[in-house]
Amino acid sequence: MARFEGIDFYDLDSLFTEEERMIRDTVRAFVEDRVMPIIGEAYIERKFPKQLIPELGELGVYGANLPEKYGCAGLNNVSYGLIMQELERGDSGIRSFVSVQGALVMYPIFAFGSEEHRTEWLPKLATGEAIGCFGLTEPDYGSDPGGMITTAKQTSDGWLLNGGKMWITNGSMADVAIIWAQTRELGDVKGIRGFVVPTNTPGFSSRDQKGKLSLLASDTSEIVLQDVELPESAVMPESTGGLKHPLMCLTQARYGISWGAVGAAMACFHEALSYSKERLMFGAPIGGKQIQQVRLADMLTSITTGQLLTYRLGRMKDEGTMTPQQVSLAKRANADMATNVAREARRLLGANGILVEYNSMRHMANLESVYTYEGTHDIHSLILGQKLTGLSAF
Ligand code: TGC
Ligand code: FAD
Repeated sequence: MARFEGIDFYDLDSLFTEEERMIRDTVRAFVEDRVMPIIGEAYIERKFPKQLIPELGELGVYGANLPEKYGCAGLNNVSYGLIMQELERGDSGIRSFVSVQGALVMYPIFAFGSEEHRTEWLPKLATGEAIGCFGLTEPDYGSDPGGMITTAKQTSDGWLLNGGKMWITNGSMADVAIIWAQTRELGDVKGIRGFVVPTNTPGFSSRDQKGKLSLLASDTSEIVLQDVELPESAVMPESTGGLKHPLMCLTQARYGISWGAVGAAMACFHEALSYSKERLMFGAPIGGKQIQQVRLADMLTSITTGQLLTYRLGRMKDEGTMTPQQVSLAKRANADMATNVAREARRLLGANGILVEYNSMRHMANLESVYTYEGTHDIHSLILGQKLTGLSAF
């Protein structure tokens, strides 16, 4: 298969700045040279390729839209989105690792943490010297995190955390966890606060989620919090907005996912298009058959629509006008779009499409997680329904 050169049917390149294109091309080359050769094996071995962690740090992708003052790249949100797109062209697990680190760990520390939290953690997280995870979901509170039962109680000299979190990306690799816990008993009206928890704190433990059939090259873990004693300084002082503050983190991550899903779809289309030109059946390339041309035309249309969505969303985020509901629309549409494109690409590849030597089925399986996490497709439908009608159907 030819080296990936991008899919750009509507000449979006002419709308990106030179710097944005340069950042995208750098990450694109990194994925081609460093991720593609190893990702199939990592997937089969069910291991996150840890050797990439410092290299991604050198590339400056962790928290890339956060300020240089804390060791981050200080890029705009379109550049950040393009980074997510290119990383997920490699694998959703690589994008997940980077987006959890940046949007769900570095962002809350930056937005709600103390200056000590920022200076202690952000530079290390930016290089990949430290790894972070984000614990919101619980076994019985997935789509409805507001019901969480993990509690934080105030003690004479700090906090005591008890409970558990489920489905936590990077959970077993992390040095630091952002844990959201209930504080209603303290008379805290909003009732949920965020804690910066070093994972070597006694009482903190994690275990790998076994039996996954999706996102295999990613660490997904359960976290147990049993009498975890923390100093007073562990609470993020600005995390006083209740559920609103973890949801603000989700908006950052969903934004990145909407770009990432386009990358996964582009990878599948690229593979399907080249295969269609090379695979001969009935004495001719299958790409010359009308059915496969319809399939390819549908894929290209979906990808182009997804690209236009993220481009506009990114510009609105940079202008400061983007709303969480606009992010919901893009996450919902693009995760769905990519899931469908990956499935069609896999089908075009015939039997070869189920092999790990090809990429489409790996993306197809991964995208089922992308469709589910950060708010399922259904939850984003209800968010949009609420925005349209003013009526909550949750
Ligand atoms: P609700 O009453 O609607 O909202 C509470 C407060 O939050 C505000 N708000 C938001 N603010 C910023 N961004 C958003 N996206 C927001 N959504 C809501 C809202 O205005 C309100 O503010 P205020 O001032 O009135 O307090 O809350 P609710 O309990 O009814 O829940 C709403 C719902 C269902 C939409 C929310 O719970 C939800 O989004 N559920 C889905 C859960 C989810 O997405 N979990 C993701 C976990 S992390 C993850 O999956 C990581 S995977 C990452 C990877 O590997 O890439
Ligand atoms: P449920 O909420 O039980 O939903 C089950 C079904 O019911 C879904 O189809 C859903 O759409 C539907 N449903 C739910 N509510 C309604 C309703 N009101 N009306 C109609 N239908 C409804 N979480 C973290 O905190 N941190 C992480 O790092 C993280 N990483 C993840 C990584 C992976 C690979 C996966 C798969 C998940 C991860 N999650 C993480 C959790 C993820 O956010 C949740 O799985 C997701 O929010 C859905 O919750 P649930 O799985 O409990 O499904």
